[in-house]
Amino acid sequence: MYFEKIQTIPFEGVTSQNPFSFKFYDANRIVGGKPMAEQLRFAMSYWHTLCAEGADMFGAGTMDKSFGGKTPLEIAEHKVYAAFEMMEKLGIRYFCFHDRDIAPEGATLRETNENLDHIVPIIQKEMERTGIRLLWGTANCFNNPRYMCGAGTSPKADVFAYAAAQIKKALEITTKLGGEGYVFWGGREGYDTLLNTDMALEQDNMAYLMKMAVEYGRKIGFKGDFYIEPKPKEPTKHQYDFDVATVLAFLRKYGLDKDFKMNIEANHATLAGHTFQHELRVARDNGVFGSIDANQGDMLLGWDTDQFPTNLYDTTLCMLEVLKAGGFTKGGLNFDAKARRASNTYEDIFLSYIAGMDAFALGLLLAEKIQKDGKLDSFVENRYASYNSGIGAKIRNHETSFEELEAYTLANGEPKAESGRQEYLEALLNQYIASAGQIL
Ligand code: XLS
Ligand code: NI
Ligand code: NI
Repeated sequence: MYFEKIQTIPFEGVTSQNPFSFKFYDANRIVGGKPMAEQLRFAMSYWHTLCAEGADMFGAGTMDKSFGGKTPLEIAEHKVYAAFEMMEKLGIRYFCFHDRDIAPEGATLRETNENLDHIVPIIQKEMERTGIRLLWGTANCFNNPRYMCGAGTSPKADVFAYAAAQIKKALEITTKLGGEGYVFWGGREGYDTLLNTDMALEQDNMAYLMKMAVEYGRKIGFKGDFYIEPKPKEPTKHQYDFDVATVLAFLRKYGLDKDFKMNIEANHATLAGHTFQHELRVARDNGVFGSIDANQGDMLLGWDTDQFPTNLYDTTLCMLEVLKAGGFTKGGLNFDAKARRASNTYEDIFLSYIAGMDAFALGLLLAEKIQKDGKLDSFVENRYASYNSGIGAKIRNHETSFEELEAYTLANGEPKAESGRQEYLEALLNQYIASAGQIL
């Protein structure tokens, strides 16, 4: 046991004074026809939870995450048991990892793969013991200095080859562990200056790497979804997978749009100058909504702070998009989030997950209420009602022409400007949030 002081976190409801309890997340409560646990499909991020020790550009870590291990491999073993104890206590049924989170990198690729082969069966046993599953795996192709100029978009062919070898292994272990997804996040896939960059070749190469990944994955029996996780900047100045729309254009150019869906991260959306809801909507409208990295940024800070999500407006509007997309299939809500550097105890990690899970549980309840109530939907429907008949229906069905539209306008004169009622709708959203008590 690594967290003796902490018991399994119970659901106690909104009046509970116990910080180590859920106020809103009631795993078995039916919402939108499914238990909350199935609607939300929470996942633990291995990297933030088991690995990140709070180091930043200005100072060392503030937490020790060796869990009593001495050698790197021993520490990796302890992390597995600590991870599963934590997930069990929090009632989290999925996790996500990078290859390098679960096992240390050795002196050679062969040695690194041996380290993975040592750890993966331990994870597999814990998965069997607990029933906890792998939401998605990925390869960390951004940390090692060899990837300083990119992995799939490196100017060096040897680096591209190394990345391919690493992704091959990551796909094998993800498949072995029954992963429901595999993520590409282009950590270093971008550039800092065009003065030294052949952007066209870099993108061609990246697409080829992804194509090979899909082909190899399917060949070895990987049945999960492939995702790309957009992010506009950091660590490079300009990342190729800027936002959902940019990634879509890339996928379509290379004929990969049937093979990939999006893994949308809230903090990356805001870095791109979008709302979280915008990115989810673009994905939904284009049939590529897949999974979510649940976190939030700080609007006053221009980087990826990966904070635990507590903003109710965001979680509500997010879950509204998820419900409208028909819910998750293979994706879920992965907390790509870490406790702040100064929240440096294990208790803080539990409290952070409780805060995030509760914020999404309440967001889900509110989203269901908003959807059932139908006021927002009918407002939008009415706003576009002129497309349901007459000339509007002809436009909607692509059955008109410039000649006809000119004749129509000459006959009908100036269109009537109608209010968008933004402030009324924002107040309505407040009203829903304020009436949350009625659904708890
Ligand atoms: C970093 C990304 C990363 C991905 C997985 O900004 O969010 O954590 O989710 O590589
Ligand atoms: Ni992420
Ligand atoms: Ni991020």
